[in-house]
Amino acid sequence: MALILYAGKVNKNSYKIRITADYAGVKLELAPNFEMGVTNKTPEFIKMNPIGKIPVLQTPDGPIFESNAISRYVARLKADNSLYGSSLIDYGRIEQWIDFATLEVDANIIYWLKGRMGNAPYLPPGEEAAISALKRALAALNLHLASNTYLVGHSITLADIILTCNLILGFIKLMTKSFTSEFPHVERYFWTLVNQPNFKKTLGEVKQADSVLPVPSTRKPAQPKEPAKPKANDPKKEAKKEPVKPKEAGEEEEEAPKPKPKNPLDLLPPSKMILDEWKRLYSNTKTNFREVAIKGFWDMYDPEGYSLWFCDYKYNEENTVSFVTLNKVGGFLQRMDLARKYAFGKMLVIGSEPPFKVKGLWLFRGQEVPQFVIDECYDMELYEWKKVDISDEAQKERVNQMIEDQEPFEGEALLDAKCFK
Ligand SMILES: N[C@@H](CCC(=O)N[C@@H](CS)C(=O)NCC(=O)O)C(=O)O
Repeated sequence: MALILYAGKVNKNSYKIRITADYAGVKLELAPNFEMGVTNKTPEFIKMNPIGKIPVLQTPDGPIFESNAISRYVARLKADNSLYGSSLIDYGRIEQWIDFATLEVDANIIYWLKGRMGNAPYLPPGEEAAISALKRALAALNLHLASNTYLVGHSITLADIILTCNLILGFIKLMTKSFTSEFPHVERYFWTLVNQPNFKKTLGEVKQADSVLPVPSTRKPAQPKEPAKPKANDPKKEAKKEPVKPKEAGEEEEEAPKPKPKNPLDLLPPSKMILDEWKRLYSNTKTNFREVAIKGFWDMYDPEGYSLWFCDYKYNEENTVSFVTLNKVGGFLQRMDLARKYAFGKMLVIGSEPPFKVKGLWLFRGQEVPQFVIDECYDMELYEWKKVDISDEAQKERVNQMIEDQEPFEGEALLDAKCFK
């Protein structure tokens, strides 16, 4: 009897098993007509895996569930492969890295992803903790890979297969180049592995995320698909049916999140100010900043479609350690990701001695600080917000100074100036 794998084709947990089978020379068949959310809810399936999740492997001796366990089983079906190394210590280390890949890498990526997919509540402090734990794991991995091509020994083992598959969703949905460039040995390792023929056969082309998957409230709702009803007995229409687009590596087969209502800012009357044009001008102006970027800003600014806001951190006396203050501001800007389409911001960390002052300038679509930002970004309440009165030249000049990181700012040196664009 053949080994039958119950799993969608596009699923990181099933990738582990299929790649392992190819390395071990084990033949697997994917269960025909498997339908996520349907097949795995049937009583027959529940008999194989009581939690009703995929993947499950049907073997001549009965079913196995849990992707790591299935991968281990498949790796050991044939003795003549090096997936488990060549000594007891290799075996111990392979198991060590499998646990690391599962508990330190996968758990944090999945936490981060689920909030953003709408499969779990989006909780910014939880996300921040998961990202920080993930970075800690990647830093450790980076250190190990600085002097090792693979996790254990000099060839690919089961630990490499499981770790690489666990990294895939991170690379394609969350971890942009600017995130991963902090871990160059992890990058080298990941791209080497996913380009091995046995990986490529299952994964196809893997493409790194250009931006972090936005939080659910800012994502465009999925368009409900209306299946075209072909006229009965119309062979031409039948033949023309569009083929189903294959999913890309890692597009998980989880049940689809419910479509979210449109962001109210998208319903405002159109504005003559194109936010992206301003962001481009800001980024591309390298000299004569006042004459080019600042002048360009006021030429573009639409006081009906947009508003400007000063913000002032309420607890500056707590900013006694420079890197903690910088991380706090960095975390705020990361959490503002949800407002990228609707906002531009500058955050200044002011002072050469602690306590440092944090002050900012924000441009928001509409006349108010957007409610969805207040609701979803808990940092907002840590700041005092004051609308800029652009008829007041002194306030306008303060806007200019904040945009151009003028130093000294209000008589003090700048520790840092961060931009949200
Ligand atoms: N720890 C399990 C995780 C399995 C799992 O979460 N499977 C998901 C798809 S990736 C599933 O079947 N979800 C359906 C459900 O929760 O009902 C493994 O590694 O096999």
